[in-house]
Amino acid sequence: MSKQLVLMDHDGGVDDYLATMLLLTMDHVELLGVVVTPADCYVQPAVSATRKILDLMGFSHIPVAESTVRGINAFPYLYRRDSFVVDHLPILNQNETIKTRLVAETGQDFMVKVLREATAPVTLMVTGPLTTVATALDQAPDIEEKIHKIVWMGGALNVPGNVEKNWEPGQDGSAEWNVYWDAVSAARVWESQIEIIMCPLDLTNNVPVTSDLVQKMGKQRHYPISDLAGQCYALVIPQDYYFWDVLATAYLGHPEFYQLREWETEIITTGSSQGRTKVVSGGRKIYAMDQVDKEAFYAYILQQWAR
Ligand SMILES: [Ca+2]
Repeated sequence: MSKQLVLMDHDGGVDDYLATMLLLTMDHVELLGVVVTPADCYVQPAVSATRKILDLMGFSHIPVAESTVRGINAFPYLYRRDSFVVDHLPILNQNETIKTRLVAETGQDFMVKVLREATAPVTLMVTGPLTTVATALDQAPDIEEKIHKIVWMGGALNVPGNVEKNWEPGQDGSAEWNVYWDAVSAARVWESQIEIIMCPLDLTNNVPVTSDLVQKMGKQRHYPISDLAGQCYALVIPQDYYFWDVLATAYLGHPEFYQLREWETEIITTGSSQGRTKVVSGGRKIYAMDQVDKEAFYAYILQQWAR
């Protein structure tokens, strides 16, 4: 059986490294590369941490690319600085040099190249804003037919967003951060014909990172990947943290854990609701992950990281 071709595009948050680690455990996936979009991170440590994770997991042949796109509304500094912390974790710094290659071209150019050269349509696994994808589509509209689908962590359909009013004055609280960073690019992707399967806050709100689960990662103590995952979650356990990017990515491993639901939506790009994914009759059809077998998901990630 031929493997499922996947290109990952993440944006350097704690959750993004964990999603990358999960993707690397999937035997049926052939990962063609990892693009880092400079959104929920500082991009240099984010690229560095990504390459070190690929080294640690034995995938140093997979190239990493740094996207140079820019967003509209910056992520909070307090979220972004986690990229420095992860890049300094001892388990990622056991070697003098990094083997995994950082390609010379930008992330958006790399995305175009990988899609054009792919022998079959590619699934884009996106756990950050859609800016790199939108830029690649604008640069090379022909790549649209090489994209099998986009699986994306983003949006809030029938629940409040996570762009809080007291952090972002003038906003009405309806936007999810990955859209809010650059709603114009999300709207660009919405204009395409590509199948979109999104993992919105509607679902992730139900799947918290629990203290119990993080401690279970520690108890898998002979496994460096479980240890690294537990360390990453220990960093964020004081805040309300959910399986955002990891829940979206696990869909590629076990789609049967999920129920999808079709919605008609539009992206609001201006005003106090900018970054909202609004349910609108007659809007762009997307699939949203609607339900998940939570216990099966928790068991799956523990099992996958036990290596
Ligand atoms: Ca992310």
